[in-house]
Amino acid sequence: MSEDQKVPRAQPAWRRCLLGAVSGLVAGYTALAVAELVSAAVRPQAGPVVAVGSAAIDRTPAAVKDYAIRHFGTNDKLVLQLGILTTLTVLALLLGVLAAYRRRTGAAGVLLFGVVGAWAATSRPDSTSWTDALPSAVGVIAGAGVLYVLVGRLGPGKATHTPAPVTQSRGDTPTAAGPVGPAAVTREAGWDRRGFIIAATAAAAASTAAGAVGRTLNNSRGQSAVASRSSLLLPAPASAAAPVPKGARLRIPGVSSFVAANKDFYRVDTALVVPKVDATAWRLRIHGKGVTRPMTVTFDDLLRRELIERHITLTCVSNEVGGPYVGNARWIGVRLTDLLAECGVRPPSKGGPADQLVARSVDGMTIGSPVEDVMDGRDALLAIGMNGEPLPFEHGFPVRMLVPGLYGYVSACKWIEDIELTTFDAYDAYWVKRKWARRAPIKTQTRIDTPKPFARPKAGTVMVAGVAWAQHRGIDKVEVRLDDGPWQQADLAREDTRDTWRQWSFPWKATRGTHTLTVRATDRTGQTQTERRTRTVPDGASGWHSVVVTVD
Ligand SMILES: Nc1nc2c(c(=O)[nH]1)N[C@H]1C(S)=C(S)[C@@H](COP(=O)(O)O)O[C@H]1N2
Ligand SMILES: [Mo]
Repeated sequence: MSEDQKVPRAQPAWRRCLLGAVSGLVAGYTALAVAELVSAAVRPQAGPVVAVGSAAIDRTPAAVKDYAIRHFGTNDKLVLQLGILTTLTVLALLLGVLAAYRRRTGAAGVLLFGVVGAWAATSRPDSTSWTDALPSAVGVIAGAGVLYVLVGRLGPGKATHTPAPVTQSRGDTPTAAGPVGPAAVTREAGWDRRGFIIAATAAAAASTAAGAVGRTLNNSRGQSAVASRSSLLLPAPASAAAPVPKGARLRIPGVSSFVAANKDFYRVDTALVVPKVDATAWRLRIHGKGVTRPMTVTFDDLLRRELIERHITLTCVSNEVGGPYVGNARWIGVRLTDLLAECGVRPPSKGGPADQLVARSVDGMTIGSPVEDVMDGRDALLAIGMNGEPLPFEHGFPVRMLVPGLYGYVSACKWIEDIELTTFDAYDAYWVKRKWARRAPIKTQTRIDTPKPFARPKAGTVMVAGVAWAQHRGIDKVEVRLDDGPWQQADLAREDTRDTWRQWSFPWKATRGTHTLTVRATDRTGQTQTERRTRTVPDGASGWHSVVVTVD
């Protein structure tokens, strides 16, 4: 204690609360920073925020997940993590205030969060070791320690009439024996201001350093994966994609480009940390019911096989009518059917005992596809390339599955590492456990890309244009309706393949006023899209897309 603190400062409740809150914040910050550092030694996915976030994603009801995708889009993960951080901040403030009055209880409260984080981290499907508990555990121990030390600087919480130890200094009569010193008249004990500031600053500085080191180490993880991707030269495919026919791409401003660039391609997955898999260490195991010759293939094995290249339009089941979660790309990969046949797999129609193919990813995702569809001759792929490049990490590097005609959640496993043949009766995959349908062929859909909703075009000819898709069946007709008028045929761009979407346009003689444009498509089986609007859960949205515009 320093000499200048002989006279204790009175400490009103508001200040004690405030200092407690500050202590809580510093402690929470310490816990997260230390956890970040430890997660670099374990694995980034074991960090508390990521682990709790992932656990939350897994437990999110289908409707909420859909809401999040709809309103936050690809930012849904950012919003989730910000939400967790905000919650933690509030809780840290409250625990700090509690600790200012009940030091042990407050510090113990911090430890409780470690239990939640450790539990979340070790119960992730891709968690293979108890060490995943360490980031949370070590983090909260550091945080609890910091809180304990900081609130210790505040002096006793209920000190009315008890002299504070700070009054005991050389030259004074020891006052601890009774209320005789100057402290006797203070309502509360004094606090060790200098000690508090030093401890808080030290904790914050050390945490910032620890957090920064952890961040850097975590970001530099996956170097070998990055190297394996950048050194990869995709071989020329034995069967190249047929050139996109002239007339398949319309030159109309505002219409979706026929092929989406990789950076613009929609992304939907549950991964808070994008898996970085080293292609040279990658293995895919094929096993299960009716697999007479189980197989484990390496990435080099795939490169040596016959590669095929195809345009395939991928669609997410969470895409609402008119939504953005659909995209077309040129994929390179090996035919999954061939590999399966080499393993002795037969589709159910040829007497095979397995009707479901379950793909598993390195991050524990499971995706179940009908074996019959995968083996019926369509271009089901183990894809390694996207638009002439190795798959981007976000889109499944090194290998993902694709099955034309099926929604992504039942076909398009990214970061795949295991294929198990089983039955739909025996096993429900990730999304099916969450109320989505077991089988989900893509529904015929059309979207008006231009004009945009609430656009204000000038009277005269306005080009209405968009895309229509009915993968593996093909689009045969698109019709546009103005207000309650008759359906009129739109001009279809030429078809590339029945596995890709098709652009369309409709020159509209727009007259002044507010109008509703509605569109519907008919697939090659002759089915016209139903008007009945359904939600995306359980097997994809149905209904017609419409856009309201005001013509000036
Ligand atoms: N490992 C893994 N694969 C996954 C998913 C996922 O969450 N994890 N999401 C699926 C879903 S719902 C869709 S629509 C597609 C989206 O693929 P994209 O992100 O490349 O567009 O990936 C599928 N593959
Ligand atoms: Mo999806």
